Amino acid sequence: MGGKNREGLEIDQVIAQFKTKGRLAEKIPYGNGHINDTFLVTYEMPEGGTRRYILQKMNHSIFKEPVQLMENVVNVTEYLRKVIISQGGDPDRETLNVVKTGSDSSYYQDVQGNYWRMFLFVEHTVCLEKVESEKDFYDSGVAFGNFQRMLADYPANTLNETIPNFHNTPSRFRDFQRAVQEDKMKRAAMVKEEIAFALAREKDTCILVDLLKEGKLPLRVTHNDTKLNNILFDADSKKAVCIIDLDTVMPGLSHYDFGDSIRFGASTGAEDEKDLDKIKIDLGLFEAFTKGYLEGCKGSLTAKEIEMLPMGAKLMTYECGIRFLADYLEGDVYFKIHREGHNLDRARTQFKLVKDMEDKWDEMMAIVEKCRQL
Ligand code: ADP
Ligand code: GN1
Ligand code: MG
Repeated sequence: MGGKNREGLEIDQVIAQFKTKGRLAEKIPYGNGHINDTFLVTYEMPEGGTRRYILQKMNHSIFKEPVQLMENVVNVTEYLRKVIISQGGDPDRETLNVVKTGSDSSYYQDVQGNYWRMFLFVEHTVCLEKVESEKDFYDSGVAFGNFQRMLADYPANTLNETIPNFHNTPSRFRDFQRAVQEDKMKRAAMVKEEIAFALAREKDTCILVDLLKEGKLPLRVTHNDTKLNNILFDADSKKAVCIIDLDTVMPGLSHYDFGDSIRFGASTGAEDEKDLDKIKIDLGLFEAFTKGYLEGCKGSLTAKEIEMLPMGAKLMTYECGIRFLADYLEGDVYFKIHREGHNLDRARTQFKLVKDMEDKWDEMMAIVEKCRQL
C-alpha cells in the first residue's frame, strides 16, 4: 500500500499515535468486512519476535457518533475482561482489547477528520467466511450465547444507541419504501419481483418490536452483527475464542443476535451467491446453532424469548434483504460492493432464505422446542 491510504494520508503517522512497542515492520489491508477499513500492523520486538495489532479506520458515514461508539466498546470490553478473569479465562484473547493513544484516548482523529482505533491482534486464530461443520456452528452458538450471558448484568440502558433503530424492522421497512419511491438510480423497474416480495411481508415487520413495547420480551445488551466472520476461532482446536466487531453493541433483543447468526451461517450458500438454487436454510445447522446458543445463555432467556427465536431468524434475514435491496436502489452507498449488482445478489439470497424458512416453519419451531428441553 506504499505507506499511504486512500486519502493519501501517511498511515505511519496514524500508527505512531498509538501506544505500541518495537519497530514498525509492516502494515497491510486485512479482512473481509463490509464496513471499516482494516489493517494488520506488525512490529518487530527488540528481544526478537513480532507483535501484531489491528488498526481500523472507522466508517464515519455509517458510524456518525464514533466517540460514543468507542465509549461503548471500551466499557463493554473492560467489563468482559473482568468477567473473563473471574472465570479463569485469558482476557487478552477472549475479548477485544483497545490499544490507547499516547494521550490515553481510545481513538485518534486525523487531520482529515477520520477516526482510527487499534486493537491487540488475537494471534493463532482464523476467521470463517462459511460454516465448515455443524460443530463450528454449534461452537459459535455457544460463543454468542456466552457473550449474552456474560453481559446479562450489564445495564443495557447505559449504552449509547450509536445507530438508532439499527434492528428496528418497521423502521428499516420505511427506509426501504422510501428508497423504492425515490428510485434514485432508476433501478426499481428491473427488480419488481424482489420489491413485491419485500412489500408483501410488511405485517411481519412489527412482531418483535411490538412484543418489546408490550413488555413481553426483555431489552438486553446485544452484539447486533453476529455473522460467523465476527468470531475468531482457534487455528488448531477450532474452538470459538473471541467475539469481534463490537461497533454495534447496543441495547437490543436476543433475537437480533440469534437471527443474524442464522441468516449468515445456516445458509447453504454464501451471502452473495448468484446461483439461488444453492441457497437454502440447513436445518441441521439451525439445530446446531440453537443448541449451542441456548447452552451458552445457560437459562438466561425467558420462555417467550425462546419461542420467538425462529421469528428472529426470519426477521433478521428479511431485514438484511431489504437493507441490501434499498442500498442497491440508492446506488450502493452503504455496503461495500466488489461487482455490479453485488447488493442485489445479496438481497436475493436473503429473500430466498426467508422463503425457505417460511416453507420449513413448523420444523424450525419444533427444533427450538426440542433444544429448549435438552
Ligand atoms: P468490519 O466491521 O468491516 O466487518 P471487523 O472489525 O469485523 O470489521 O474486522 C474485519 C476483519 O479483521 C475480521 O473479519 C477479522 O478477520 C479481522 N480482525 C478484526 N479484529 C481482529 C483482532 N483483534 N484480531 C485478529 N483479527 C481481527
Ligand atoms: C455489515 O460490518 P460487517 O461486515 O460485519 C453490517 C451488518 C450486516 C452485514 C451484512 C454496521 O456487517 O448490519 O448484517 O454487513 N454492519 C453495519 O453482511 O451496518
Ligand atoms: Mg466484521
